[in-house]
Amino acid sequence: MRTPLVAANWKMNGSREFAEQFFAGLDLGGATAEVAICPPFPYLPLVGEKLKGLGVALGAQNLSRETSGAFTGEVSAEMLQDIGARYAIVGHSERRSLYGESSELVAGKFIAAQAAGLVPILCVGETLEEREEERTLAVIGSQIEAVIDAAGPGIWNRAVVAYEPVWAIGTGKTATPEQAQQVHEFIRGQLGEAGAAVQILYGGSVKSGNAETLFAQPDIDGALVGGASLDAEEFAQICRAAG
Ligand code: G2H
Repeated sequence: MRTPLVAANWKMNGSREFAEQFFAGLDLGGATAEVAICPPFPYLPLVGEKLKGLGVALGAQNLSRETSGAFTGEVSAEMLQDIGARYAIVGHSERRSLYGESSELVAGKFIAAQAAGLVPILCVGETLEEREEERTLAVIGSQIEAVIDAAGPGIWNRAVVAYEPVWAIGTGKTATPEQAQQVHEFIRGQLGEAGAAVQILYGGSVKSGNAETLFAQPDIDGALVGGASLDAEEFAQICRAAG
């Protein structure tokens, strides 16, 4: 019922040369999942050109909640839409923890993305401390609630959610498929009536070696892939594992 989605989050990696080599080596043959690539801002147009004809969508890693004006260094949702982006990641844990983004700001970015016709990929997840204190579901529930409070309940038919346990990001540790499934099921329940149709991705050290067992879980609809998305072959294998 839900088409799987695999989104690459290149984070602050890459160059024009890297992009050239990546697409020269990318063969998505055999993959039926939806695929998206989120490069750093400067490479969006270049990557957008490369994606033409591949059936792969373009996404941004961040955006401003403002529409335009005196906001030095910011990039608006409309600008992203204007250059052909379909997705925008909002609330990635690196934005929340390293740049102090609050759930309120994340909600503002979510609203701005949807208002411009982009599909926000809302990231939620708990820290190791929160998991050990058995607060995982409470933390994730409040991250989702902040968006519903600001944007209203009828927002999930144009959104993707990514569960990324902070302790599994870039650490090589992955949540077990069962741990991830438990949280994905909980998230789906939080999304109300539209929840059954929402793609809920898993993120955190996903690679070709663990993708299949994660994707076998009923509520895991694909992945947000960081480190492993920088290797075209590895990324393609993850896409094939998704469907
Ligand atoms: C989580 C993920 C991509 P990685 O941040 O969003 O990165 O796959 O490197 O853990």
